[in-house]
This record gives sequence, structure tokens and C-alpha cells, in this order.
Amino acid sequence: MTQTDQNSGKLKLAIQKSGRLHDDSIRLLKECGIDISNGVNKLKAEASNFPLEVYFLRDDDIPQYVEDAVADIGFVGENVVYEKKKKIDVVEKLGFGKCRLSLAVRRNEEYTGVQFLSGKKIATSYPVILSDFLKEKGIAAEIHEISGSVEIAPGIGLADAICDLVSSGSTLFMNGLQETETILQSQAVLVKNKNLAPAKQQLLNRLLFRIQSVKKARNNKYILLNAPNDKLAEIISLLPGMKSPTVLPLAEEGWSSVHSVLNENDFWDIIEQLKAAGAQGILVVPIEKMIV
Ligand code: PRT
Ligand code: ZN
Repeated sequence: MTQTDQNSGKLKLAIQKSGRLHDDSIRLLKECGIDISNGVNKLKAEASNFPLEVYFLRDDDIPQYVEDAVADIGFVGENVVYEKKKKIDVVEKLGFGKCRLSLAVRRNEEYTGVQFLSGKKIATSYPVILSDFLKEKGIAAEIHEISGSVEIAPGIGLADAICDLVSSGSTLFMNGLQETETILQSQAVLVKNKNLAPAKQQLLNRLLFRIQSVKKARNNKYILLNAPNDKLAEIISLLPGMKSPTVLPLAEEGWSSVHSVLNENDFWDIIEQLKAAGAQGILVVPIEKMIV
């Protein structure tokens, strides 16, 4: 078998070369048991323990590479996917790179609703998404496409408003701007080429199974607690668990140890109820993988 034959059997993944999505992309692969050891400084690297080849690219280029099948799949922000409008499929949300694409105006401006934007100049690096939004709202405004430092545009008189990515909001704040509308909630997603060969699709299914197990584990915690036997029924009724909780007798007469899995979202509510019901020695442990 030649080198090319061997590589054609590998799933080709495009991730960001450097920037906000790079580290989390590598971390996710690592949590899926996939090691990318050789040189992030190169254009591509091979996984040592999964039939995967990783291409390091600018995030803006990833949708095009996936559409053209240079890469089979990619990790990229939804903001980029919807801006580029390439013919690719979004397969799975990855849970990192969360941000929103928002409109903002000067803080001293009285914003009364989207009508405010009529006839105004809006600076953005997302002209496609912004123009779709304005069309949908029936607003005629002038879009100024700029590639960086969008947040300074109102301050230097280049625009009346901006449409940009926001996460903490501190960039808007520091530039004297107020966020007025959210156009899109975004996070990193896995995208794929529309015509994956069956063998590649099988590899993708294996990778997706791992990603889903990692994501599920991140959202859940393993909980261990001690319960007096006369309160056991009440305590068990508070625990959702994967099936039913594990209950083991403790060496001390009249007490049991209860093990279960809790979702991050209802975590604190349930802990409070468990304590009130008489649970003691509550331990909460992160879960590394959750296979369901
Ligand atoms: O070189 P390359 O083209 O690959 O990278 P890039 O410079 O285009 O992108 P990069 O690394 O900045 O961002 C990559 C992706 O991260 C984006 O496409 C989003 O999907 C996601 N992401 C998540 C963000 C942010 N959060 C974010 N806060 N991308 C950019 N920002 C910027 C925003 O543009 C603004 O300047 O951060 C500033 C706002 O942050 P806050 O916290 O002050 O609100
Ligand atoms: Zn970019």
C-alpha cells in the first residue's frame, strides 16, 4: 500500500490553526482518546491512535475546504458557517467557542428598536448574516464591511452601529457601546462534506460517538452520599440517575451509601434538597466519559 492509499482511508479533519478555537479543538480530540502529537506548526498532523489526519487552517477557510472535500469534516464556529453559506452539513454542536453575534450602538444613544437602524451605517465583518437579518426585519441600512477592530467604528465616526461577536461584553463596554439586538447565538460545531464515502461516514460515526460521550460526561457529575436508612426512600426519589441509584450498606448500622449521576443544570437544587432530607458526607466527582 502506498502512502496515498493509506491516507485516503483516513478521516480528514480541519481545525483552526491558531486562535480562540484551537486549544479547545485539540482538547476535545484528546478527551476522545485521539492524540495529535506531531507539530501543530505544520499544515497537517496525523493522529497516532485513530485513522485521522488533522489540517490546521484559518477558521474562515474551513467551510470552503469541507465543501471541496479537501477536508471531510471541520470544527468551526456557527458564525463562520452561516456567513460563508457553503454547501456543507452541520452535524454536532461541540459546546465550546460560545459567543453571540450582536448589534451595538453608542451607549449615549437612545435605542428604541430595530427601526433605529433605518438609514444608518453599520460596520461588520458579517455582511451576509447582517444583511439577511435586516431584510427579514424590513430595515434598509448601509452595511460597511471591515475585517477587524469593528468595535472602534462608531467612535471614529465610521459607522452609527456595529454588528460583531460578543462573549463577555467587555469590548463593547470599553468602546462606549451598548448591545441592542442578538442576531445569532454561536458555538463551535462539527461540519461535514455532503458526499462522504461510506467508509469515511463510518469513521465519523465512531468519532461522533466519542464526542457525544465526552459532552454528556461534561454535563453530568457523579454523586456519592450517606443516608440514614429511614430516609433512603425520600433521598432516592430526589436522584434522577441513569437508571436507578446504587445503594450499598455502610459498616455503621442503619446507614447506606447512595451513588448516582446528576445533571449540571439541576445540580445545586438537588444537593440542597438532599441535605434537607438528611443526606450526609456528600461527595461530587467529575465524570470523564459517559457511555450511554
Ligand atoms: O486566524 P483566524 O482567521 O483563524 O482567526 P480569527 O481571528 O478570525 O478568529 P478568532 O480566533 O478570534 O475566533 C475564532 C472563533 O471563536 C470565532 O469565529 C467565534 O466562533 C469564536 N468566538 C468566541 C469568538 C469570541 N468568542 C469573541 N469574543 N470570536 C471573536 N471574539 C471577539 C469579538 O470579535 C470581539 O472583538 O472578542 C471580542 C469580544 O469579546 P468580549 O469578551 O469582550 O465580549
Ligand atoms: Zn478568521
